[in-house]
Amino acid sequence: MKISEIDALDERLVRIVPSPRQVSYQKMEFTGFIHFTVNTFTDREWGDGTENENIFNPLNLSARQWVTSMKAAGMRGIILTCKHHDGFCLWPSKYTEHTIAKSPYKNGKGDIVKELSSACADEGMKFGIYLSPWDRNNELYGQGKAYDNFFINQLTELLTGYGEIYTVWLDGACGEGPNGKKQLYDFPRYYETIRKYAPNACINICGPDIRWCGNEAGDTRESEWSVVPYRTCETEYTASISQTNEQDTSGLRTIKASDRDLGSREILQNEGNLIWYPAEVNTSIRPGWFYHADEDDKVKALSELIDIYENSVGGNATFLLNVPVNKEGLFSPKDVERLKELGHYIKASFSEKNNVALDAVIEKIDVPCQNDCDIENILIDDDKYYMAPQGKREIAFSIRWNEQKGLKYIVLQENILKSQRIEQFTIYYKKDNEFEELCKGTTVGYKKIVRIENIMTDEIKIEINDSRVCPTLRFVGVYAER
Ligand code: FUL
Repeated sequence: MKISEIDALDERLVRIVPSPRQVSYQKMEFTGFIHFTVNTFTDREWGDGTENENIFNPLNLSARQWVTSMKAAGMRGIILTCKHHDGFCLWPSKYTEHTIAKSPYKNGKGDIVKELSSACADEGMKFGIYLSPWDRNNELYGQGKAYDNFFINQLTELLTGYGEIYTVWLDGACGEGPNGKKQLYDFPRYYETIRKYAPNACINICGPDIRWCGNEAGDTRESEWSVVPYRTCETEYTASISQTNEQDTSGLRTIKASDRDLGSREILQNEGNLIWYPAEVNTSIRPGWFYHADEDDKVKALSELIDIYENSVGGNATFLLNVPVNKEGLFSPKDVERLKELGHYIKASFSEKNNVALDAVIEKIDVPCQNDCDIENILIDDDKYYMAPQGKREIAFSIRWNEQKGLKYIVLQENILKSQRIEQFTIYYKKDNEFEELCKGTTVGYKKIVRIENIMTDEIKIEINDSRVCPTLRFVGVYAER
């Protein structure tokens, strides 16, 4: 690309910014997923919708235990599978018989959506819903509008009966119903209902607000961009309408959620409409989404969870970690323990107390600023930020102490209200009076966590080597080895 082309492209890219609901969501960083349904009692991952409601009988259920365990991990919201593909509802829905009301749980008087949403409210945790569009129990499934009406009715029950809902997680899985038919979901109508009753809620995955990262294993991208082709938010939708015989005649390259590059200049230069569509990494603490006794010894190791946390929350994405409820209605002891360990690790590593940048000085090497967006702003974790003048794509500054420090992490954050701009950065540390390269990176976005074990130094230098138009930095933290 010629310089003038890059200039014009960059101007276009930085005009794409998040909505307030996306900003609130991104700031939650780390949230919990809870999978629980008849599958928990049949030892399956996907129920087929023929399960007898009688089998659903958790005897020691405590939604409070789920919430306090997830809170201990540092999560800020919880999404519950109110209904999974089997169609069994964890609340007494008026629109189907296949619910908790026909189960022995609390003699048919139970409502687990209520129990969890109330426990969340008590503990200061946000509450979100997963409602599977694919319903393998309902006979209306595959009948077009009749099924959509049913789905909207259930959505409305959940959006109006359980307090504030921060997200609706719409799954992409779509198969045949009990009648052998597939349903063509009326997503625009679902979105309208969600916006009407929960205007602040994000619509994830098969929705326009939060993008699926493209895998369920906790894998992350090296360069995660939040500005991507508009078509990306239509991919799941397109996948779901692919059962009709419509051909894609646009002549454009197909985009998949798992593509390694969704937002580089090279990718975006040929795209028309663009969208702010940040990624979410979702995975389970165990191999399955639902509880299986034979996975009790397969709870992910603390080190693996820390890696995923660093690469998701610290890789410009949110992290949605699933913990299954067991037959008793509880998180199992190992899962509870792991959540606690993870929370301790995160809190201790990234606490203000551990941020040694707070006792450092900034040396301005090449950091001219726009208006009063001075570089000093980045040490304090508030709304003030640094911004370079228009067209100044590269900057450099150092952070210096008057004694040697043992460092473990460097955290960089852009001000995403001004879009995502940083393309490339390099960090150096001082060794024997010379700056030596510590690492190179690409995107920063909402947050970049750089792990740099075992470094002793009294100065680090941060260079932004390329940005779209000009970089912003909202925060830089440097965390000590503990
Ligand atoms: C998938 C579903 O099919 C899985 O069962 C699980 O709910 C996962 C989060 O999404 O599409």
